[in-house]
Amino acid sequence: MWPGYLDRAAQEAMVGDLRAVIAAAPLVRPVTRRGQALSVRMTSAGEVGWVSDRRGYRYEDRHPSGVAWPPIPASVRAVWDAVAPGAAAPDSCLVNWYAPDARMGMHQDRDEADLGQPVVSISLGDDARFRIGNVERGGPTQSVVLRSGDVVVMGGAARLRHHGIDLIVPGTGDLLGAPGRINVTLRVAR
Ligand SMILES: O=C(O)CCC(=O)C(=O)O
Ligand SMILES: [Mn+2]
Repeated sequence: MWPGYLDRAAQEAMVGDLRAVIAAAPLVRPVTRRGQALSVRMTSAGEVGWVSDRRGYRYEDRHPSGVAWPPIPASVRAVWDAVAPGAAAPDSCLVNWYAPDARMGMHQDRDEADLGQPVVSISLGDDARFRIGNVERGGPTQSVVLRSGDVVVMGGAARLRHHGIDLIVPGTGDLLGAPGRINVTLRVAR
């Protein structure tokens, strides 16, 4: 956990880079195999991007529109290099957009080929309540507030812990010019 890793100027620059990613590969609202829409809107940068639709969830070479995913912004990649030295190069950068009423249920990140590689997560915009559980389902959980500029590394024994976002606290950050939160996760997917 790297609280306040990015200063305000670095956060603003990264948001600009992410807006360019979203312009090239628009946010989509994924649905589950059963057709249930997630509340988070998503897109990706990098060689592969995470998608979920009626065919299930997986990493894909292209955005659902058919365009290639844009490259991972250098500002985002620099965070990986600093907090995950020695890890392989990330090939996927998932961009999650949370409107104030969005949340993400408890889950594990286990769609990546090598679970020995970490996941690096960056928070921008409004505060979020992040819940961390255990590798096994159930049991006690801890809750932490993630603020704009915070970086979390999920690696080693923590790589497979369940986690989720309980809620966004609108109005706690003015970075995005509107209520809401962006979360970026870097991964080695393949
Ligand atoms: O928004 C967050 O902080 C967590 C996102 C997450 O767990 C994911 O994209 O897999
Ligand atoms: Mn996750």
